[in-house]
Amino acid sequence: MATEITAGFVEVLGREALMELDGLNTLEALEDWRVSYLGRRGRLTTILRAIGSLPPEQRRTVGALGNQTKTLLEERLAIRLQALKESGVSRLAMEEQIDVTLPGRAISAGRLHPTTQIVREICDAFVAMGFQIVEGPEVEWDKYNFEMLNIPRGHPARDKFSSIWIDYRDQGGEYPMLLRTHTSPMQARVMERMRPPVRVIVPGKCYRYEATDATHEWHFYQVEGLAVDDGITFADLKGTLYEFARRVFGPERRVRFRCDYFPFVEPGVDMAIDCFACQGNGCRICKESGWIEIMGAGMVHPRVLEGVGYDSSKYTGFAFGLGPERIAMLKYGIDDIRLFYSNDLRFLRQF
Ligand code: FA5
Repeated sequence: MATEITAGFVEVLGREALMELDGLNTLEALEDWRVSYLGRRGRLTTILRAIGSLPPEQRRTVGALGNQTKTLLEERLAIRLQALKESGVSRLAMEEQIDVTLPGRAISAGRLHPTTQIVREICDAFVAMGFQIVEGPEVEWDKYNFEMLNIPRGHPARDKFSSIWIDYRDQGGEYPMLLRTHTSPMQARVMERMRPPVRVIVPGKCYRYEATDATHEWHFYQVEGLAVDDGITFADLKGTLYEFARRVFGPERRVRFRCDYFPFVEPGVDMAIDCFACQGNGCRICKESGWIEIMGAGMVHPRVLEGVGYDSSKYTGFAFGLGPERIAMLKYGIDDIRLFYSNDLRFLRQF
C-alpha cells in the first residue's frame, strides 16, 4: 500500500472527496461521507497512517499534502454542516426531495349555510334599529308554546301548528312538552325576565308535523321580534317592519299590511312586500298578485301582557314572526325550500 501512495494519489482522493461532498444534502449522508474519508478506517486516515513507512523525501511531500487535504476536508465538511442547518429547509424536505418552491395546495374553505347567512342579515337589520338578540329552547313546554300565547287547550288555533310532542306524560296524563312550533314562546319567556322597555329578536329552529313541499319543511327557522314599552303603537310596528324590508330587499320596496289572525296579537296582520322581480306587476314569483307575504305580526294581546305580570293599561307592544328560508328563497330566487337541508353541495356552494 505504502508504495502506491504518491502526492498525485492524495490529490485525486481529495478532489473526489470534495466533489462527492458537494452532492450531499442530508445530515446522515454527510456523516457517512466523514466516516468514509476521515473516520478511523477512512480512506484519508489510512493514507496518513501509512506515511511513516514511506521513503523520507516522499514522506515529507505526501505527509504535508495529506495533512493539508485532511484540514481542507474537515473545513468543507464543517461549512456544509452549518449551511444545511441554517438553510431553513427541513430535513424531511431534503430527504424526500420535496420541491419547496411549488405553490401550496389550496385548503378548501368552508362557508356559512345560506340559512345562517340570511338569519344574520335579518338580525343585523334589527340590531341596527336597537333590538337585542336572544335565543331560547327548542324543546318547549306547552305552557309557553301555546297557553301563555292565549292558545288554551282545545283552542282551534292549535291545529294550525301541527305539533311534534315529546313522549312524556305529566301526572295528569297530558303531554306537556313539544318541539316548539314557532319562536313566539320566547315572547313570554323574555317578558317574564325583563321589565319594559323590551326590544328583542329571537332567531331559532322550529318544528312542525307537516307534509313537506316546495314551501314547507318539517323543520325550519323563524325570527321573532318583540317590542314592548309605554306608548308603542301600530305606527311603530309599521315603521320598523318597513325599514326592515327596505334594508333586506332594497330601498324601493313598498309594504302592505292586511288583517290576519293570531291569538296572541290584536290586531293581527300579515305583511307583504311588492314583488321585486316584477315591481308589483304580477309574475310567477308573486303568483301574479304583485305582492309577496313575508311575515305575521301584530300588537301584543293584552292577555299575553297580563300573563307575564305587565300592566296592559300602561304597556303596549308589537310582535312579528318571519321565516328566513322563505326570505332567502325570495331574495335569491330559490324555488324549493327542501334544497336548504338536503346537503347537496352543488346548491350550498352557490352562497
Ligand atoms: C307564526 O308562527 C307566528 N308565531 C308568527 C307571529 C309572531 C305572528 C308574532 C304574530 C306575532 P306562521 O305559522 O304564519 O306564524 O309562521 C310564520 C312564518 O314561518 C311563515 O311566514 C313562514 O315564513 C314560516 N313558516 C311557517 N311554517 C313553515 C314551514 N312548514 N316551512 C317553512 N317555513 C315556515
